[in-house]
Amino acid sequence: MAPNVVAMPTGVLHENDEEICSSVIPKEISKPEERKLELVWRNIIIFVFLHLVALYAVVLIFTSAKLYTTIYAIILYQMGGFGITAGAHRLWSHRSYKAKWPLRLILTFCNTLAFENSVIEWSRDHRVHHKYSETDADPHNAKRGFFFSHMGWLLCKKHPEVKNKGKLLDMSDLYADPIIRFQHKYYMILMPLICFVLPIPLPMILWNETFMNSYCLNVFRYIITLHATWLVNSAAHMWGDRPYDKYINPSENKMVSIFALGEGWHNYHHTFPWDYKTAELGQYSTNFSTFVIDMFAKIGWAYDLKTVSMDMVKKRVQRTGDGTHSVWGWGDKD
Ligand code: ST9
Ligand code: ZN
Ligand code: ZN
Repeated sequence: MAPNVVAMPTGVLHENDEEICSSVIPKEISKPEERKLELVWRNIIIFVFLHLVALYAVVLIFTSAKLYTTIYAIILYQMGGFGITAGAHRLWSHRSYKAKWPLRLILTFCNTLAFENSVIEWSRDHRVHHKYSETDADPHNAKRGFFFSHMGWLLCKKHPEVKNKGKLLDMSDLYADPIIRFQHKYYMILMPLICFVLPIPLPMILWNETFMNSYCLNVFRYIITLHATWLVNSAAHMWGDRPYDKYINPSENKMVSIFALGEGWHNYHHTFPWDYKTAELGQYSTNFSTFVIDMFAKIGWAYDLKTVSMDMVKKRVQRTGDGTHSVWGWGDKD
């Protein structure tokens, strides 16, 4: 177990769990035929354009781009991804650990590099996703199909229930953090600066890359981070085992975990949302984010890491699991 890890005793959740991560029994709030689909053409055009640029970047990677530029793009994808997983998700949405200000600053920088909206906006959508999973109040309700939960939800107006229920959430803990309050306030300046203006010239200055290569590969890494994130909402809400809770859609999906830096163990995460690992086991090979958080815990910048006791996991597996848990499946009910 990493330093500073607090194992939550059986039955006791994080003090703010009721508000931050609890889920309600899923139910449809409105009938599918009553839903109005209002397309947002601005987003459709922008995303089509960005995807075409990202496709062209694939050609450039195999033809004219320097190897350093490709490595740089992979590093930026991981940095941005880390700002989402360890920042917006595990720290700010779920409060699954605490972070000193230098780490919060690094996470905010990485988060802005990922351009997935401000931490405050992201966390509000994510908290409402957990609390009202697979209902109309869930921004990316997986019951509306793969495409909608993957990226379709960003191409149309939100269901009114998302906003109604989202407004009821307590977001005061986020507004109390001056760093992310600053990010939220100046997002429309910080985001273009950190996500595009800063990363594009660096390869041109440092290893004489062309503007075209640098620009297209930067868009490419952005699109990869987006799809890795979106797969958690789509694939990991559809495909995989449900060893912890067979009554919910979120599933254990190894491929998604690899791309999403450890966030594909989604059946576990929806069952125990306050665990900083977002997975039962701390295996670093499929959970890069846990590795980095543990490294920061070693120097004291991450602390009060919350996790779940083995006893609590075992009881839950045997009560609601689908029997696929390799250790505590139905075969082992002692
Ligand atoms: C992106 C986000 O991609 C991805 C998030 C994914 C989450 C994944 C979670 C999985 C677990 C973690 C895994 C991490 C893995 C990472 C791996 C990395 C390698 N509650 O928004 P508007 C209010 S972003 C309460 O315009 P519309 C709002 O405040 C990509 N209120 O809604 C406003 O109020 P007011 C880049 C809410 O008009 C009003 O409603 N960004 C809530 O329906 C209108 O807000 C984009 O593409 C809420 N939840 O438009 C931009 N939500 O008027 C995308 C809203 O008072 N966004 N409100 O100010 C948009 O363009 C629009 O939001 C829209 C909806 C078109 C989608
Ligand atoms: Zn979550
Ligand atoms: Zn989910």
